[in-house]
Amino acid sequence: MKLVVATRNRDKLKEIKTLLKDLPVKAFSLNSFKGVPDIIEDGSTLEENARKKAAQTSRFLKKFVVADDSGLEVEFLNGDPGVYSARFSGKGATYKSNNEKLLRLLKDIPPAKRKACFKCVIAVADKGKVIGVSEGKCNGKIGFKSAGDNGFGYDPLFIPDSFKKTFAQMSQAQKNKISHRSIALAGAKKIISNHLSLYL
Ligand code: ITT
Repeated sequence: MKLVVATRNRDKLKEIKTLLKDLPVKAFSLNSFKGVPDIIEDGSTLEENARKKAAQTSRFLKKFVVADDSGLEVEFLNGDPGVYSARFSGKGATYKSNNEKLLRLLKDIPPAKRKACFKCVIAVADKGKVIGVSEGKCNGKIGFKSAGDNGFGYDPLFIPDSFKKTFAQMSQAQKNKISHRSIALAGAKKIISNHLSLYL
């Protein structure tokens, strides 16, 4: 069974493919298809955006699809960047410019006030309709400087609870054991497996 991962983010795709390895599906990214229109992520929640990406991609490609919408919520910033995580520092935002902005906004803020939570919502769609949604969270705090070269996005700044290192200082396998994405995908895998059984 073919499964399309509706993302243009190669880093997310890599993690999702690894986490889906034990399912009897072959995962393809949007890069394997021509002409898939860009989806405007104008939802006010991660779930709205994940549902929209999954449903529209499935409708357009007529395929079985998963979509991930994720973001970092920082307590001191009242939940920002949240749904705006990818474009936090404005037009042309990069991982680096987003991280620099976050460090700037948290300059001189003490450790106790640097709490943050990574969230991931995975929506699963077939025949243009969402058939299930799963969410994962990972609590932690924002460090005082960028540390580590692994992972992507805000990983060099995010120190998960019970650890003294950032996601970017962990191996992919270690991050995958505790991450928001792995928790969301564990739920999504149940939705996918149940759905696949309909085709057997
Ligand atoms: P698609 O919409 O094409 O999937 P995107 O990068 O725009 O790609 P999102 O809208 O979900 O995806 O934005 C999520 C952003 O949050 C992402 O660009 C990263 O900056 C950040 N992010 C999400 N998961 C992360 C993780 O596991 N580690 C670090 N940063 C993460």
